[in-house]
Amino acid sequence: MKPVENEPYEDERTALTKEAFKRAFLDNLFYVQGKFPALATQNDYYQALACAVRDRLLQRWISTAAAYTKQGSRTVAYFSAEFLMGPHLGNNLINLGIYAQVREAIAELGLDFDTLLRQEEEPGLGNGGLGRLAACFIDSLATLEIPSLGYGIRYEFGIFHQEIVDGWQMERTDKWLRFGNPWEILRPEWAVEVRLGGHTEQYRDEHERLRIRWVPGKVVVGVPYDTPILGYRNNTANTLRLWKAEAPESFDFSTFNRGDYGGAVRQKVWSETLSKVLYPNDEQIQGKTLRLEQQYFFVSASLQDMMRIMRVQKLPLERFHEKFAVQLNDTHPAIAVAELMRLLVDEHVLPWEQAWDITCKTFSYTNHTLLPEALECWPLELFKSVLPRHLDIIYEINARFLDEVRIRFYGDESRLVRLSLIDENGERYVRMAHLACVGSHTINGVAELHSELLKHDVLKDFYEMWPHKFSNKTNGVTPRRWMALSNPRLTNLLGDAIGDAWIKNLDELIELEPLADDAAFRQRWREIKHANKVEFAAFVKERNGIAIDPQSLFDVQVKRIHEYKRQHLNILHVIALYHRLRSDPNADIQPRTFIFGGKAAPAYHLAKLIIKLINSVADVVNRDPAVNDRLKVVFLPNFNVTNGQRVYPAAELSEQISTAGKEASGTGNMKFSMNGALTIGTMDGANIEIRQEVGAENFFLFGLTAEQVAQTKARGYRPLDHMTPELQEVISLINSGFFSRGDTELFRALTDGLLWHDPYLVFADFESYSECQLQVSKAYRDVDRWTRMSILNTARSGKFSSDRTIREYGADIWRAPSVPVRLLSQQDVKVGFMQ
Ligand code: NBG
Repeated sequence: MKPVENEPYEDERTALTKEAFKRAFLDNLFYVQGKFPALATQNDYYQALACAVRDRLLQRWISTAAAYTKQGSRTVAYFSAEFLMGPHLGNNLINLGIYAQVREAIAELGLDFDTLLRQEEEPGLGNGGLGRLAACFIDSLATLEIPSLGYGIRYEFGIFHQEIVDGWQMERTDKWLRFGNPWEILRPEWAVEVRLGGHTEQYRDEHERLRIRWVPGKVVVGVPYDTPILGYRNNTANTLRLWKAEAPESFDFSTFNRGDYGGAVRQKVWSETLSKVLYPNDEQIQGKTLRLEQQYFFVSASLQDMMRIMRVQKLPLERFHEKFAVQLNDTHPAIAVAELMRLLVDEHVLPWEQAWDITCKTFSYTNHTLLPEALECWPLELFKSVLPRHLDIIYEINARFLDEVRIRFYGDESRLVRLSLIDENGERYVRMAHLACVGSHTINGVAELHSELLKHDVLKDFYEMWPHKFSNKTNGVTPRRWMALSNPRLTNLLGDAIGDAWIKNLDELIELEPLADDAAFRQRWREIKHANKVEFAAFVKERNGIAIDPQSLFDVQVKRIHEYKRQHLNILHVIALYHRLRSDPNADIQPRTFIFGGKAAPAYHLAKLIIKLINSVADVVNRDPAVNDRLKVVFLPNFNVTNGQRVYPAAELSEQISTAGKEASGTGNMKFSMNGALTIGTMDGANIEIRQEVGAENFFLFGLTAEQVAQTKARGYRPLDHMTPELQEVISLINSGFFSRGDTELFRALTDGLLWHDPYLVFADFESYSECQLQVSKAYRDVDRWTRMSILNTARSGKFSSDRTIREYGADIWRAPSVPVRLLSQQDVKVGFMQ
């Protein structure tokens, strides 16, 4: 039997029926795990289940590869140092459309499906929003059937595991590969060499041409590990290709024979450090050699891999930019601009001008930050020691670029200094954002305000040079993981009410709008939120040992801990409420549970102190009978994708309280809103657009605007001018040692910092925030009003699907048409093979 176009063809091995699945599961338990029920662990069962799913992925992967090869399709290469994927199993089942029947099949085999799901160690190969955005993007690329490759690093240790000990953050190594990873396939045949260090020399080749040879100090091998990325209910499976670093020779026999065993393995050990661990800094650079080596390693391996693909498809390198559109996810992969030039000019002997034309037509750059400390700059000497040839290339790019600037802006010397790829003020640095801007044909920010601030502030000079390069692409998140998978109750209700087309076309949620006025629907909406809260409360009880009341308002702030995100503003307000209750036991306060979660960079002392303060306040407040269960504070350890999936569905209030002008976009804010939480937030990042979509009346706005923040600072901000009696009480309570067993010094760094500097204007916004929180409480007491607002938040969140974002990138930047895939059967493949 031949498959019909676009109709799933049921192979014996990969059929989607329940019975076929059970058979596959048992087969894999025996023949892959080598176990039978009496000996099998839960992990064996998980692996067997994962392999059964993987067979179905591979069928789609092969079909996809066949379609792309046949069509020679234009391909998006998404270069990112981080992919914060989260667990694959559940997501793949959702995208295959077999979640429910697999759950049943597993239950019929007498096993607990949720226990098996929990076995998966999440691949935490990212710090926060930037890495998670990359993960949402590749989900949407596959769903939209756009040929694409995600390129990154297969860190052996991802983001650290956070534990809270005595209120402090402790970091533990993330050993995610400990029990094996069934989702990846090793491709040793496509390994490539990457050079580092050494020096360059000139020579004449056999045609008497003057050329440059790079004599490296060391060489590592990049080995690709491929993970199939499924589209939602289509036949597309794109590839996430992550590079592991290995030694060219893992064991040096000549050294060994001299009796030096340690020396013989040293090269291997050194090589493998390159992909050993993810740098745990979010929004902050650390000028470490290893970090630059990591960046160059994955970028070089990826560009070489793309050139291999061109060879296989018999495409000339002159058409590199026609075959590939490369998106640079922040400046981490910006060295790609110089590396592509090196490959084209040095190795493939293209003329500089032609190579430059190809390069500029290949790359586009997304900026993700407005914080100066996050703009990557490399000390020149360090850069030279790692990438001597690239430094020369960058000088040449710079010289030609500055010539252009000289002509455009006649006599404007200071502009040259500002635009140069090399920062010459004091110690010299290579400015990676400048390299990315010069070598890309488009530059974008990740929310409207952010893109405007880039144009008029951070990248102003580049905007004046090339206004046409700039655009905005507001972030989005995938509704598959962040709604369908993590909020099954809501998904069912939506299914009953409006069908499930929204999963692929989130704008359809607008159909819910009229139901906000339907009392019966509101009742069901509340029941679902309540059930999610009960489930979450049980989780908190298990993890933290704290009993929280599902009737209370669940007020949540989960994200990396950073001063600009202002978790301290939130906890100061909690202390203020506590103080009100203690001062007046009859104070009429809406019962609330404040939930915090997030990791601090291990060397970011103030962020760690904020975690300690939250936990210290929690200890006191949660034990104090005087607040009579009206306040609870929870710090949820180890916030990651898995825990995010638990918390968003249960949240009622989403805290998005960054200093205006600092949060480029935010994406957690979108996950909350689409799951029916209301936002309390500043006019910052995508909050502005969320408010615009859901309506100002369904959003709690407070605080200074970005413009007011700038003016306040320009006038010479003095935090003490904003001191109120209540804020005074709050600070005194902390400094009195009340939350620190009498230690009056513990939190000084934090309180003194606020009193005398307060760089993120916590004091300036405190009153407005407290006032706004009163409005929140008032709204919450009007149950119908709150439910209506909640429904409208979900109904109007269509814009925040990453499918919309990817469509915009596709139309304005990549111009890569979709290529639908027909599912091949084993039979099809075998027939081709025999011919
Ligand atoms: C982060 C921003 C967020 C934004 C994500 C994704 C970095 C450097 N930037 O606001 O802080 O949502 O990127 O764009 O991690």
